[in-house]
Amino acid sequence: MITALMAVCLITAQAFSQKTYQVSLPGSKGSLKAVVHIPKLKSGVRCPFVVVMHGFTGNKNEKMLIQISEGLQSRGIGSVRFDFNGHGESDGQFEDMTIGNEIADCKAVIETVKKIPGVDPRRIGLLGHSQGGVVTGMVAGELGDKQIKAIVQLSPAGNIGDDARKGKLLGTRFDVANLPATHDVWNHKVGRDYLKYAINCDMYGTAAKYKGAACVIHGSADKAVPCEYGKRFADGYANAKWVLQPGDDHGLSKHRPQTLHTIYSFFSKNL
Ligand code: FER
Repeated sequence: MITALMAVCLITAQAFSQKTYQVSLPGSKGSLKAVVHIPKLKSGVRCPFVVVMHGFTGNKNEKMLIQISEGLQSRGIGSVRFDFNGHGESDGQFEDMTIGNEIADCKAVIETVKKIPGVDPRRIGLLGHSQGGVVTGMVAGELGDKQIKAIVQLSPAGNIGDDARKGKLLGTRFDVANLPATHDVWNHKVGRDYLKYAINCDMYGTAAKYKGAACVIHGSADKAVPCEYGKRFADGYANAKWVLQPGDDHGLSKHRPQTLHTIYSFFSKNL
């Protein structure tokens, strides 16, 4: 009896405390390493939940992504930060990574997190930086607003498609008519499938199908992705908030408190 009572107390206590823990989740190329943030919850109450995605060559432990997850957590919103296939601690080779298989990773993560106790599967949001911002927009467009309630794109790299079609990626060049087996970008080798997907995918057309709440944040001094590419995503959505941050860079480091505030208030309102 006493043991049973203690167990009840323990379960109740757990239901109230916030927790952060590492997990492996199934993805497109094996397992994805992730960190889950669950806010303090009242017994029987479920939280809205955001899937947080890094950019090209990035990882789940970038300072801004940790700040975002922790800030959401303290405001009653859960999240998961994960490494895409071929990045960080996740399975897969960088050379095999494509925007297409990152989209598959994201969809697999959404399915898994919906089953976490305490997560409200009807209130799922997405947030992605740069290439992860492209994945965010495309997954939202493909799944629709019944499944994805709100999205935030940070410096979304819409130029990857335009650049790749011209045989350019981040200041490097390749032959579009004769795609190389691998191509060096930022000291990483992307494979031919990466280039093919980038050339052929309709990121703006796919994202524009999304009818839910969208917020796009971009710095006017972003050198990796000119802010016009972020504006173009915002212009395509039926329901978008466009935030241009004067003088800010690709990593949105110049106006960080403002960036975080915009993200928290957007998800608090729309999720
Ligand atoms: C490119 C433009 C932007 C590119 C990548 C990016 C691979 C994205 C950068 C990021 O995710 O931070 O041409 O080529």
